[in-house]
Amino acid sequence: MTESSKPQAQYLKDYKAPDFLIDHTELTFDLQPLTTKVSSLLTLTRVGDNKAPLVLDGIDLRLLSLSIDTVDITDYEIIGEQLIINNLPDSCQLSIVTEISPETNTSLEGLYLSGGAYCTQCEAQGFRKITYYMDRPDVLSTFDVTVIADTKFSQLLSNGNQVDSGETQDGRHFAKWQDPFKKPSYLFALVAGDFDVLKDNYITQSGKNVELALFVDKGNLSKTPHAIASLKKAMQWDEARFNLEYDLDIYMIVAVDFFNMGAMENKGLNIFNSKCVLANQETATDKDYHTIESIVGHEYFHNWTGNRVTCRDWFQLSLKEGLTVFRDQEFSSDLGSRALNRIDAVKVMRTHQFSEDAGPMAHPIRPEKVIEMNNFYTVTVYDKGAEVIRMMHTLLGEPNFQKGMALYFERHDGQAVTCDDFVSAMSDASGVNLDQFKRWYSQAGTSRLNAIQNFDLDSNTYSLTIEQFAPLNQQSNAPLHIPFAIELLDVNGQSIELEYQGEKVNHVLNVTQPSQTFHFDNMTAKPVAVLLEDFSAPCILNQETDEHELLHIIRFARSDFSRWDAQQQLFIKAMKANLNSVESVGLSDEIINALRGLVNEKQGDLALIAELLKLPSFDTLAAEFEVIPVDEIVNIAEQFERQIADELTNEFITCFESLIDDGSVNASAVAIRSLKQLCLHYLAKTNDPHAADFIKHAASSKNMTNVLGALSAAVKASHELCEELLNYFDSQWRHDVLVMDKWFALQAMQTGDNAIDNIKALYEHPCFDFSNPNRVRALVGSFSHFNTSQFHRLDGKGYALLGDLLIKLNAINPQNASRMLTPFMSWKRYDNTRSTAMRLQLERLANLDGLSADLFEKVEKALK
Ligand code: B3K
Ligand code: ZN
Repeated sequence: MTESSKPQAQYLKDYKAPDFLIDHTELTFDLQPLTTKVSSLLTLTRVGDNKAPLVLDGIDLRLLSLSIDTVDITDYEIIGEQLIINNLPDSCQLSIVTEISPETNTSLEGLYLSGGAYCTQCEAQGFRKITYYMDRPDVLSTFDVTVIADTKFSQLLSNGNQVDSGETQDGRHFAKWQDPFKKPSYLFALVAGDFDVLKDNYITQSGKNVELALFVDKGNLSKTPHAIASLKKAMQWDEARFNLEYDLDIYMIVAVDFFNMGAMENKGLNIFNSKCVLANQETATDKDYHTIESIVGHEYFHNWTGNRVTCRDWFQLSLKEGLTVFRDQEFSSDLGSRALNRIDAVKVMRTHQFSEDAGPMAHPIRPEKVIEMNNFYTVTVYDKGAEVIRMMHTLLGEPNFQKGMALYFERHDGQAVTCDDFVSAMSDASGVNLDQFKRWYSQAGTSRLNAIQNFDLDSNTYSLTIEQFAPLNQQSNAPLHIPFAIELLDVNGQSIELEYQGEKVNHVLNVTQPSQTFHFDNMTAKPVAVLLEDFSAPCILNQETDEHELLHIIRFARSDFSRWDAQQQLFIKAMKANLNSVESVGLSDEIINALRGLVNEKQGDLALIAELLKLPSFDTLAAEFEVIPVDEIVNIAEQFERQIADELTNEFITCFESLIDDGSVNASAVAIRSLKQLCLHYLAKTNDPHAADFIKHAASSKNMTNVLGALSAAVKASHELCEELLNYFDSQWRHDVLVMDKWFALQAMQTGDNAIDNIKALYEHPCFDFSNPNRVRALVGSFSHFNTSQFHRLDGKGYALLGDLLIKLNAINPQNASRMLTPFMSWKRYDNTRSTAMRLQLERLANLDGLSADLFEKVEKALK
């Protein structure tokens, strides 16, 4: 690639307000698979420099005409992906007619035809694949949209309210939609298809009736009740917790099979990946139910945090995504188990986000330089972004946080704003100074914290020193404002009231300096400290807590999250100790006995117990090392699992048999299934004959959680039943591709020597399709993320499999290719043999003709 043909970067510092406003947009789509005509009429007003040309974005468009009041415009040029029109009057109605080809658009961005339906995806910059436009989030316009299509596409949908429909003279039909709310182009949506519809309604807190409609492929109505129930819960929750009510008369969700991500919050017309909508007990697991509820909630919550108040530019993406993830996490926590939701969120942070932060794609939650915006829908922007909002919530408290939200909407409803605007609203409403806190928006990387504890028996004082170290891979490294939550436990496990010199001390310490010491007096003995309680800041904490103290925390901490965290620390310590010693000693009797106690007693939340009994994932352990000792981690984890399985076989059998699941999806049945599944996971690794019976029984259940639990246990233990069960599953479910994705994912986990050939053979399976992101992720994504021993084979065949796939996907769907590349991004963290083999694949990509901007940006960074 020559220097000038390389994709160019955009910088936050170069932001310039637009020179024109688009007050109104009228679009007419004449839908045809290869020649869709898009007629656009833009009402423009100049706001900037009166000599500035109008610059419109457009990709892969055939320009048919360009005119004002039927007079053709001649003073224009098309340079690369921009249409530049000179000498426009200060206000005018510009008419643009273009032609596009939805059927050949496999990028799943813009307007595309797949699975028998037309649909759009415009965020971040897909609208420019539909028509020439100021495709930037700070240009807000009202939209009138007319959709014309063959009558076999029986439903013609767009944003807002339907205002007209009918037949055309040539035997086709049309529908006209008006969206009264101004919106940027990324929230535009159009769908045309022949769907089954589930209709419902919701009465808002102010008494307004909202029509709800869920569109799914024919025959799928039995899989819709959960999504619609989730939507109603989300609407109700947003009113109760945030005082936010829905604003249009209708809320539509369409489920499609070909979609690059989970879902999209287009105003009034959400488009969802069908896997994030469709569920019934036979086809979906409890985890799927939970994911659906959370994503339906997430997209709904965007109506205020994202749509009513949107982003000034794409560097501000976390303004809407961090905040909306925080809101969906709170939704799930208020409706279900707060501890389990926190555990899930922290797992994402400690594995994916910390690893992104430590690698070549590290960026602040508000990035400063972007080549391909789609590459920045990251765990950093989303999940670390949500942690930053959560820290503000911790510092302000719920009442002040809600005052801040109210002020944010009062100031910015209908506007496109910045992260600074959000923080100002929070700070102004609460009186809490957030100046230093704002560094979280501009500093990348993960800070490390050292906790040094000291107990002085003479003065009965306990002191805690927190040192913060900025990440080494980053340039900006000023100290952060860290809310550091603690709990101090006495010898009986009671929580100690925190005080110093007669004053009560808040359990959230404000750490703002490189090193800071906090004192607590009236301590009669050294307390056991629960530090960074609830993961109150997204940092890596080093602490000298011994096994005895960790066991104390597991028993007594008030935060269930912190109990789980201590259990993880115990496992990690034991694994590291075993890795460092010549002779393997396994898990101590104390740890095994504590685990036995958990299985036997089954006290409290059973789903939490299941989590407490799980070993940390490979990624969690890998994060502990500078150079990842792949084989050692895999071996020690396997050895520990077998030790737990062998020593607690009887307990697992009794536990499994004693738990009766009533087949419902309520929280207690879900918890029972998760603990039973955990028992099965361990039992499959023993030689006990009960294991085969339990597995066979669960595999024939009518409940997908049980079925998948059984198959997953069998596959992970390479159990002799594996092949038979997988074949049976295939024969049962071939008609349902979403269920077959679970099967592809299981196949991807097989660890035999023929694992790679097996995957290649599955490319030929009738359900597999390279152009469907769900299929590709289920098979190859599961392989590269979770089949550690095969993906990281020393002969490099695992890496070559992914490299080959990426070359293929680069041409089909660059966005998906770029996502699938992620495992290669941390190549430098592996031993010589592995890192050399991974680099080879990156170099293959770097030399590829026609490398997409998506892959270019990540490959270039990785190889730097
Ligand atoms: N806003 C969309 C994501 C768009 C991704 C574009 N590559 C879904 C969401 O976060 O709700
Ligand atoms: Zn979102």
